[in-house]
Amino acid sequence: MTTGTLITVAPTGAESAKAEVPALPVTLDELLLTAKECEALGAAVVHVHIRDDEAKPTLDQGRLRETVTALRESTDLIVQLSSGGAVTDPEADRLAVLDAGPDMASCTMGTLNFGDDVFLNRWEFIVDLHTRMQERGIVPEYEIFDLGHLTALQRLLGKYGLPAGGHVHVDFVMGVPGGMPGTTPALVAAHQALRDLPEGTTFAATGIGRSTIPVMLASLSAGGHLRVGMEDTVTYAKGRPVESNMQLVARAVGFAQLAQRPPLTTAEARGLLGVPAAGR
Ligand code: KMH
Ligand code: ZN
Repeated sequence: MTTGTLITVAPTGAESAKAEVPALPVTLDELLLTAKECEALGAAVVHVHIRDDEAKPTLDQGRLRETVTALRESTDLIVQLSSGGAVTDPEADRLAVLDAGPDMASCTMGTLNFGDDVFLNRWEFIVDLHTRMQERGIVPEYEIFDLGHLTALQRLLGKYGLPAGGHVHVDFVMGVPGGMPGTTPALVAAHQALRDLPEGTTFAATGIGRSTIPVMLASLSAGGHLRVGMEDTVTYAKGRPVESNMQLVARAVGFAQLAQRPPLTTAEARGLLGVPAAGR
């Protein structure tokens, strides 16, 4: 059954430099303002990477906790911390992200070339992330950068059981140099491969860079959900830098409404994903 559209905003990421992308939210105040405004527009989930005082990516535990608390105090958004971090982050720090107590965390389902770098996700590390999230009641979003990652997810769930909340939700991250392309045929192939996952598995999709619009349209037409934000896209149209995350969320909301699949509220999103109600 097709539902409304879950909109996730990924406002910061770990790859863009503040000096090159001045509109990137990197301080806690910038993140909170962005989160509040994106929630008002229709986002229900915020996928969070944080930065240090030099605007460099960090997984500092104190900052992560402060960020989770502050987002909970000022929004009803589902707080999803990135366990992917930056390609240079050690596994121990990436696992420790869970100690900050988010509602959700990302869990990338395999290793891939990531531009000129390697985004390392060993099987045992994935198992650790999945089982620790089960123990702590943190709902995973499985990040799928390539088709084989869905086969790995099938294996993971078969061996270690369903995630916390009992619902499986994946995010197709398309168009990373080294992963699947951000095209309609690739999205259709990934969508078809979901038949091997538990019934009711939901998916969102995001296209990096210029693949953002084709992926958004393909996902909506296939019954999928949307992730947008400056983590993935810093150019709004040819020659036009993105002005803010709100601009990207507003465009996604417009497309979702045109598809007659309006944005899910945060409460509806919690119901869909199996995330407990907000404590505020
Ligand atoms: N920054 C990438 C290396 C995630 O957030 O879980 C990893 C990433 C995926 O963005
Ligand atoms: Zn991320």
